[in-house]
Amino acid sequence: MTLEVYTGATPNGWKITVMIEELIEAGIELGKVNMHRMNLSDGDQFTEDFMKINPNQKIPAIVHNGKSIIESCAILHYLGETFPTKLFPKDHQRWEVIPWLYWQAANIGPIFGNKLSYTRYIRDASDEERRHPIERFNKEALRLVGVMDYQLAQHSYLCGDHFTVADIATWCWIRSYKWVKIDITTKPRVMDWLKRVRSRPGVERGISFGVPKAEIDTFSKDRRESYTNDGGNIASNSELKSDV
Ligand SMILES: N[C@@H](CCC(=O)N[C@@H](CS)C(=O)NCC(=O)O)C(=O)O
Repeated sequence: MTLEVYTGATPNGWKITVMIEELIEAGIELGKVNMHRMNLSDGDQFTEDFMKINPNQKIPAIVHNGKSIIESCAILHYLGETFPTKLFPKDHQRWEVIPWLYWQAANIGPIFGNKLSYTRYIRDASDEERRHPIERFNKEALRLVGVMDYQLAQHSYLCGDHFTVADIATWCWIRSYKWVKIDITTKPRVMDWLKRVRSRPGVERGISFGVPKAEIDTFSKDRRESYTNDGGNIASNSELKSDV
């Protein structure tokens, strides 16, 4: 059965391409995978066809066996359960991982995403208006990175000694700390974990989706400008169909 993947070159989007590459790396036969690269600045997320897959008008989404799954962490959970590997443990051990997957979805994603929007993208607010949300999201982001540091003092990965979907979800945001302007460098264990995860071949292939190899870790000036423009357009939400 074909796995249809709707994603793009963004932190939430890369979670899915990393997962697919990690499953392949673990020897899983995924069958046919169709990648649909979504152009967010062209508004691909707002089309009627895509809204049938994801009424929430965001990437990533997948369709597998005729079933749409939305929300990056639910997709990681689904793929983890459907294609069993150590990325998503079985039985009671799953409960070491599932809470941290929720933790990412409820904390790291929204806080880093909001910090990024106020720092780089939102244009229709003055510096003074942006000051308070920037401070608030920065402070909370640093607290969350402190929580990771605490976890990583006990084991090599977020939920234990194995790399799991919780690391995939969290790493795809934390790696963008420079772009988001959150100084995580005071947490050496988090910096080491960043490197440990980055050295995985599946991760390297996953984050190269939509980005030339030379720009995987450091965006060119043009790419930075295009992300800033696209992010600004998306942050204004001008096309959001709020009446759905
Ligand atoms: N909670 C969602 C967040 C998805 C999300 O915000 N995706 C962004 C890209 S990283 C998006 O599609 N933005 C387009 C828009 O807001 O118009 C998830 O984890 O899947």
